[in-house]
Amino acid sequence: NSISIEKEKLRETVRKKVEPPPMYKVLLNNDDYTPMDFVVEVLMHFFNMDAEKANQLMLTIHYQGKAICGVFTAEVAETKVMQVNQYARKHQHPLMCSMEQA
Ligand code: TYC
Repeated sequence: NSISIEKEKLRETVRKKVEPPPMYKVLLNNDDYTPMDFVVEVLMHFFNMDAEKANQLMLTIHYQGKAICGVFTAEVAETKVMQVNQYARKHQHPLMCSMEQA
């Protein structure tokens, strides 16, 4: 009957609400031109790392080609990517930030 159909719809709504949202890795790529200090500054400012953690991750990117800087919901990840790329362009560095589903 119509009551049990409504109950089933409600169960589905609740299931969707408690399902964790898809998460996205935000990555920085190495390049030959962006100064190391600038990358450290970006990691501290946009990814809330202390100086030691930022230095370590910058060197990981430098030697391994790329690294995950954080994992965020879609909206937060998109904002980080836009802000980092805009900031790098403003300072005329080729630093590349991107995202992919975790
Ligand atoms: N490879 C750069 C240099 O030698 C430093 C660098 C590190 C650039 C990390 C980008 O995401 C990066 N100056």
